[in-house]
Amino acid sequence: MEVQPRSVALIGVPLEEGSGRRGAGMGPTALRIAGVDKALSDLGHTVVDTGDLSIVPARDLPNHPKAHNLRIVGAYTRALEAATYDAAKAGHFPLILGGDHSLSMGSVSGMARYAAEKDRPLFVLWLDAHSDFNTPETSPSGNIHGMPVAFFCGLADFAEILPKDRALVDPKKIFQVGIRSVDASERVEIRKHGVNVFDMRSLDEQGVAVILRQILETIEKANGLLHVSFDVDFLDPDFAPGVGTTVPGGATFREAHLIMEMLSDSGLVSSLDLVELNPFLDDRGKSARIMVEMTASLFGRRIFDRPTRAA
Ligand code: HAR
Ligand code: MN
Ligand code: MN
Ligand code: MN
Repeated sequence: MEVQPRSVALIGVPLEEGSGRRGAGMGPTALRIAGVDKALSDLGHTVVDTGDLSIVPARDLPNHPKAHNLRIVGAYTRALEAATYDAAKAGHFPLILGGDHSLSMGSVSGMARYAAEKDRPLFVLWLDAHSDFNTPETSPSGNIHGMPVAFFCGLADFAEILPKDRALVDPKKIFQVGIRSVDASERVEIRKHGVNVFDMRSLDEQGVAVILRQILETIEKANGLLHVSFDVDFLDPDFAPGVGTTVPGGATFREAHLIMEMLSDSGLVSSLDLVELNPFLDDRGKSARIMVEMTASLFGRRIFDRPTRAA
């Protein structure tokens, strides 16, 4: 199958204040050094690097006791919501170089606005060890990178980071894959709101291909847009150690790679986050290079072509 050439907008988000430790702010630089730009242009895509967002803390937001650094995370959320929406609206594929996972509050909200305008449903594929479905009330840590999913579903109340009448994501249109670390009250909320979770056990029992096919069929039938949010800790820390919150028993290189290839074949992906890369904890750039390799596969790099599913 021919690779469909796309115009890709790289948006750097050097945000680390949503996590409990420093280093993820160097993520965008490491992904650039690992060659994300060249990997995509070698495949025939046009790449526009819009640089790193820079913000000043939002002083209209409170210093929230249960949501650390809300003024910084909130300012990035606003800036990235606009940058993602603008890039999609201008016909680009927004590729967000993170930065910790709190940035998805902005990227997904921006895509939700874009999808609503197009009158198409937005689906989210969340590749992560964690569900990130906490709210300030349920979070055991107060770290906002554990809360973005609840935020873009409209369930986490953080004062007015974004307008209350903004486009939200339907929890039932979220597919979480690779999950293996969920807090007790987070689990209750996930079930209550109908988030689709494929935990590590279901990956082991069914295999990624069966799960992905099922997800992609649902999205295709609904004529949906798909945002993919790829947290480094989805991968097993044995081969991707450059992340602050490692959880053993992650996806293998081959499982993750197959997911990327199936996503590419589907042609359904409209935006992507690469998050939680912490170069300070990495092993000589290894995890950054793996994330770039995964991205290249999602954008069409192949060993050999496969017949299309329709054929
Ligand atoms: N669930 C824990 C918390 O809320 C840990 C969340 C860690 N999140 C990430 N992103 N690393 O997936 O604090
Ligand atoms: Mn920078
Ligand atoms: Mn995450
Ligand atoms: Mn995670």
